[in-house]
Amino acid sequence: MNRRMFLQCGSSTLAVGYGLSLVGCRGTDAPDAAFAPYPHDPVRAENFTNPLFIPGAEGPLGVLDVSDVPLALTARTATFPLLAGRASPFLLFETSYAGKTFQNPIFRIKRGGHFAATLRNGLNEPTIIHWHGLHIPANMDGHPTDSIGPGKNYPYAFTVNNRGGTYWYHTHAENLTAKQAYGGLASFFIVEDDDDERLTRALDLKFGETDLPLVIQDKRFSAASELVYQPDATEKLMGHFGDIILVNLTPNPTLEIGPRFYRFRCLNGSNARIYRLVFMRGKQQLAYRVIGTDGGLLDRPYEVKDAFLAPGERLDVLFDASQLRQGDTVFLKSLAFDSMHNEGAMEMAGANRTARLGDSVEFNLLKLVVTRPANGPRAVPARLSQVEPIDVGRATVRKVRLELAGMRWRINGEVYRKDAFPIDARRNTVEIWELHNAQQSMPHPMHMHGFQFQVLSRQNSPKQIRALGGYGNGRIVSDLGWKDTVLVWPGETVRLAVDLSHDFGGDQTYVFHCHNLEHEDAGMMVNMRVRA
Ligand SMILES: [Cu+2]
Repeated sequence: MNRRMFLQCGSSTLAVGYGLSLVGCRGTDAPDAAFAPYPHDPVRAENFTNPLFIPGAEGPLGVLDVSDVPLALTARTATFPLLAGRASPFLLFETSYAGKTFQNPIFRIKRGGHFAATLRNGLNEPTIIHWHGLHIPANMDGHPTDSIGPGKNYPYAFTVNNRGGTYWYHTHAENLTAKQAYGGLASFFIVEDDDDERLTRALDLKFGETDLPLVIQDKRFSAASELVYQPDATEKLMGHFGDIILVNLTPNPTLEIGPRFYRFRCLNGSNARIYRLVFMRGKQQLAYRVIGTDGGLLDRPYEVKDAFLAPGERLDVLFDASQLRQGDTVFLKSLAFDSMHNEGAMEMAGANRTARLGDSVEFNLLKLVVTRPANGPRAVPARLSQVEPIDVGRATVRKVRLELAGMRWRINGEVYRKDAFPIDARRNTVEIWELHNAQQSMPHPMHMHGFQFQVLSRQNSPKQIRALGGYGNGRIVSDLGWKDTVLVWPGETVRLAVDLSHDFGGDQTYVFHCHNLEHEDAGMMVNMRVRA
């Protein structure tokens, strides 16, 4: 299916500026003569020749065990060889420890461990770090108003009590999160616990070999192979999309594997793009098991054929390569889907550069080639962990409306104001949040700071989501377990159970926002105060 679409807008269409319309438009498929394959085009399988970057013991994405290791972490401008070894301006977190230097280190810590790091801002603009998914005091969380200016320091020290799982950290600079995260300021924060270790032993997994973090990001490059981030008005409204996909900062990556189980910890680190993950051998879609989501392992493995992954979300999957033979090739892909961007506003802005890779195109993320011998257990544990449901027996209901008005994405009619506290809750209470996305809207991945929540139900979901149901109350596999980010499609109502228990001293002010980073920076965010 060729997605380059033209739009027909009825006379009732309300023109809202930027040369595009947000209501009343219908997309029609039409061939686009301008479309042509381009270097690093992820649709073309033959482009996939670059070895996937594997995290090592130092350097970029180097793995750093951080329990009780006080670090100095500098956010700085640098260059990084992203495309064919050509240096691109890049932003990264850098630290040194035990004679080794790390860029965007993968922090790894045991549950209950203590983390301490001083952020030094070596950029020429404000910044701050958010520890995405961690349950920590608000002054450790990277609230945008805690952003520090160039040359300033911010001390972090907290105990990590989260369940084992794949968390991450990234800039949360006031009004600059999208640009800085796109520029490179993000990496993983891995928490290990007993359940995780049991799985690692059962499947004989090794981090960095058969247990691999995969950060998926879409980027755009200039002719000189330099990262480009210059969102126009349309992209500020819809989100910034790239046409070259990087996995672990590698374009068109390939990985040699053996016929055994692999754990892939997928993180969508893109600004705005949603992926629909499948493993395909030729035209055959291979089943895989989802074993974890944002807040760690699920109760058991869930076999699926495809799953959505929105910006900010993690999907921890087991891929059974023991069903493959030597020489087999499998692609991790993103399947085509309906992006539901106001039923076509995105496409109407077809002149914008994002049109090179739309959501209604199937494209490749990672090529897996079986070249190694078999060397792993064949049986997956039937149980992985315990997920105790939050008791919502006495919960109060909070309604949260997501909508566009006056050309701004809003939460309950508001855009972000640092002096307003639209979500004002009490500590040690349980709430049910009813997130309702307007019909004339686009998907919003909503992220809560400070707390993991549980998804109770999805209602009025679009067909492509209903088709993935089967987990009770309209939920899809990405909704299971503990979550900090949930994708809400146009027209949907998604109900969350939120337990606001904590043992931090005093009022805690976090934020709740859309993880489409352009939306966040444009104010699709509210303060969330949990009173002591
Ligand atoms: Cu949004």
